[in-house]
Amino acid sequence: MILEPLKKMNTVVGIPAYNEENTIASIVLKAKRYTDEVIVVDDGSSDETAELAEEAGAKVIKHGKNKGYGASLRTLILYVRDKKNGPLVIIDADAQHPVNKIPDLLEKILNGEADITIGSRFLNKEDKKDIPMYRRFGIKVLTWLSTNRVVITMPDGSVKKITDGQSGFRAFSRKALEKIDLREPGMGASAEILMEAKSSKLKIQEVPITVSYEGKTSSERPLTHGLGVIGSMIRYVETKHSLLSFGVPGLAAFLLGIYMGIRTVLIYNDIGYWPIGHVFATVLLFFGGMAAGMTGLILHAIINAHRRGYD
Ligand SMILES: Nc1nc2c(ncn2[C@@H]2O[C@H](COP(=O)(O)OP(=O)(O)OP(=O)(O)O)[C@@H](O)[C@H]2O)c(=O)[nH]1
Ligand SMILES: [Mg+2]
Repeated sequence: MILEPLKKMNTVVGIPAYNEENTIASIVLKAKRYTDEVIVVDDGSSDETAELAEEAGAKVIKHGKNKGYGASLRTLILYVRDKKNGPLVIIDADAQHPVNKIPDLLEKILNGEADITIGSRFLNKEDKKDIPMYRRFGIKVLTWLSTNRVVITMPDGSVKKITDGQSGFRAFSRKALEKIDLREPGMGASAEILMEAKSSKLKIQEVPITVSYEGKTSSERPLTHGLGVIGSMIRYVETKHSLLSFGVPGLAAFLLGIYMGIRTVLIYNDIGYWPIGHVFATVLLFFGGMAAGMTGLILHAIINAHRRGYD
């Protein structure tokens, strides 16, 4: 892809960064080969990330305190959406991603094949050989969990599985920027984006990339990172599908409670005293089900009111 047209297309490169003074300037300089608009969200770094990013030619948006990776992506998306710019490429600040693949990520966005492209470490065999074993395993598990029913739709209509649901190297079309509404402040945002894409029917494609793991330790330990992603998925299902996750099991428990209640009365008639286990199960199912059902209804109502802008 030719570079000059990319510059004219209002392409923005966005970099969420937290204490990355060793690498930020070179990422900004390399990104500027593809666009004039490079934005760094400095998330309350205590080092010279912001100063170096600015000196390298980036626009820096500063968070007063550390709000997290997802909160920084939200800041980026809102900023680009507001300016009516885009597409947006996001890339990590720690020099792990190959900046020269930016045109590859943009290509499918610009030709309309995709609304979101993901730089995947798992499309080519050679690309994954440098990823440490335990990380490969972690990424695979999280991808499997977070891409449940989220798929890549090929131009011919066939579908493929997403191979890298955790990659932070992605590009978004203007349409995707309009649709994606991030609520996850932490590392769970990568998974949340995929779930948002699914509910807004955005087209996803992957592009092969090699990621450098040389001398690399995660700033957030892999375990907390993983738990963060799982937590985000639970919260997402809770809020987006409140009726399904609370209401349906609640109603089922409630009905089971009524059935158990009838059985309990019949047994009482038979044996002349209350079967304590049955009584206990009836009360638990009846009231537990009612509470869960009400929670589902209330959550559903609050979320709908929020969507319609009543608050
Ligand atoms: N804005 C913001 N960015 C963060 C935060 N923590 C990490 N980042 C950035 O997010 C990107 C990815 O963070 P990493 O810690 O490298 O996460 P990772 O790439 O999944 O993990 P590794 O495989 O260990 O590199 C980098 O650009 C970091 O600077 C944070 O609290 N806020
Ligand atoms: Mg990294």
